[in-house]
Amino acid sequence: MKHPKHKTPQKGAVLIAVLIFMFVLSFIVVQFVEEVHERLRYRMQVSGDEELRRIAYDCLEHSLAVLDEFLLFEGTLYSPQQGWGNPLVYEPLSYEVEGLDMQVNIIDETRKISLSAITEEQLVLLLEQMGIDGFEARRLRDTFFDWVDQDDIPRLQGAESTEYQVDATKEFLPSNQMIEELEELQFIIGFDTWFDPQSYAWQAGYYNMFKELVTLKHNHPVNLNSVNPFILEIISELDGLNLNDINYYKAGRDFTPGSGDDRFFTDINADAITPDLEEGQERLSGVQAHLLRIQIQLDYREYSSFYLEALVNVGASAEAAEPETPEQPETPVPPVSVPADPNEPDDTEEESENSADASNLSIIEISESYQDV
Ligand SMILES: [Ca+2]
Ligand SMILES: [Ca+2]
Repeated sequence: MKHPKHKTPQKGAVLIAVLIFMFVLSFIVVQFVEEVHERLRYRMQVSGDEELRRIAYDCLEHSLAVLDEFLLFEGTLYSPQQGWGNPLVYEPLSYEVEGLDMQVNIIDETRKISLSAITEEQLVLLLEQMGIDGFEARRLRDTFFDWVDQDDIPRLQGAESTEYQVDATKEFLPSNQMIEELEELQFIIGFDTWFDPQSYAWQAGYYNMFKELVTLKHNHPVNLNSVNPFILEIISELDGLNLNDINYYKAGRDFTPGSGDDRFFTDINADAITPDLEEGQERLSGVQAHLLRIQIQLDYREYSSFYLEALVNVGASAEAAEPETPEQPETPVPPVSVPADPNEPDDTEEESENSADASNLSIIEISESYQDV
């Protein structure tokens, strides 16, 4: 009859363990129910994913309306500083959804240099500004322009079909038209080493740098109002502009960039941006936004995200004059989608620059992605 003495504490310990277990279990159950409730509430509230997508397209339409308003009242899109860079801040949507975070940004794609409109001279200067030596830069110029020109006659350091055929590592011949994607550069002799992911040069970031500097999406001058400091420096060098004058002007009267009195250029002939060019050399810089990227990010709490992006042409920028082919006039002209021949002086750009008749917006690309967490 000694055992009962020890029985009570054992019972108590088991009871405490059970209570702790019950407490933990109930805590987990409460958390689970709350989570399910939240998710259900979301499905009920915004009818799920399709609703998120619908709101994203609402934001797109809203953004286009804001841009239209600026075009209507100001005639020209010069800089996001006009107020159109963040359309929801300028004019919020007419409704709100609890727990839904909406971010809309409009980025000027003409902040990048048009590779399809660049001249041979400008390409050499650009590559040199990237840190590639002059000899290599001229070789890259020759192989690039041989790849895109319509003839089969190699330049001094260039390469046409024969040079590619004798090289067993080459899978493709020159397309003899402007490249369609920047990735195509890796097939071009010279670029295949500088822009090859396996090479030292690639590791030094040349390809990534090039991708940041140039675009194939437009055929316009670079907008001095939206370029980043790195591209501004390069453009100043290429166009013979005075970087200090530009920065002083942009910083406003207090000479401090980023403050409320910052300015942007509205006149291509403004003193601060008068180019110093060799005879016959074209300027690369402008003051207008011709192509915009609208980025829309919607996040519903931590449950669901939707991303929508659209490339929008501003004004008559889709006009892209049908290029003439000075080197081999008998060959057919390239498809309409091919931008103007880089060698071809294009004074229509200069004329359209500063014109106030840009009044239409057209979506040329759209993509969306949905993420359910
Ligand atoms: Ca050629
Ligand atoms: Ca060619």
